[in-house]
Amino acid sequence: MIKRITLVEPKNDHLHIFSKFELPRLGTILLATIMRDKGYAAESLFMSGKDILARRTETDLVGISTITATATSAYAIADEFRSRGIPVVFGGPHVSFLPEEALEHGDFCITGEGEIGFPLLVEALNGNGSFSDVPVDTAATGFYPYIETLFHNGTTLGCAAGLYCPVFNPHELAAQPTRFEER
Ligand code: B12
Repeated sequence: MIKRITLVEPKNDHLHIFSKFELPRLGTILLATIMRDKGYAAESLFMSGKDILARRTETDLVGISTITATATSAYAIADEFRSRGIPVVFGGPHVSFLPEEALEHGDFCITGEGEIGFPLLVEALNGNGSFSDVPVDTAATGFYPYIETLFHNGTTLGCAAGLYCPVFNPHELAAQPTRFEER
């Protein structure tokens, strides 16, 4: 039974422009808050891989958020938690593009946005609901179906092939009023 959830964003251990500041992305903080509101004991850690592992965290599930720069560290953290028998879920930009890579180190990977998928996954792991209810991608969370509707209505926002890309957009002026109306 999952009650305690630890969400982790590994800090980049190398020296770089943000090394001096505590500046996590907002994903783990957001997901921990959502899970707390649902009654779970959820925490969000923004620490180096070494510190996370030294902390001997008591938890039932680890959710790891990673960008490419921190992927190596994220996978090392995942391997260690799994060796302790704790299941690992991945999310964030890097694994959204490379879920197969993440699944070599974790039990689950949610690509795209996690606000809907992560709570549903935890519920499914606790025996409430089914895994097939968990959206594997942002496509199921509302935003992309909305963009698809715009595309099928002929609003491509340029870029051809239906890509939603406001940059280099030849139809920007035509598209803007449609966007405002549909919202
Ligand atoms: C803001 C931001 C920053 C800020 C973060 C501080 C802050 N609080 O504002 C600062 C300026 C520090 C920053 C720095 C860097 N950033 Co930056 N940043 C962003 C940006 C614009 C938004 C991040 C964010 O908070 N989004 C809002 C939150 C809610 O979204 P999120 O964290 O992604 O989480 C959601 C999902 O990803 C998912 N999710 C996330 N984690 C998890 C975990 C689990 C378990 C699950 C299930 C789901 C899940 O669910 C969340 C809710 O939907 C993104 C671009 C983007 N639009 O995402 C780039 C982005 C993340 N950054 C990027 C990069 C490259 C960097 C730097 C390496 C740049 C540099 N060269 O130094 C540094 C790294 C700093 C570090 N920590 O090591 C890249 C990463 C690319 C990659 N290949 O991974 C991005 C994607 C931009 C880009 N397109 O290139 N960044």
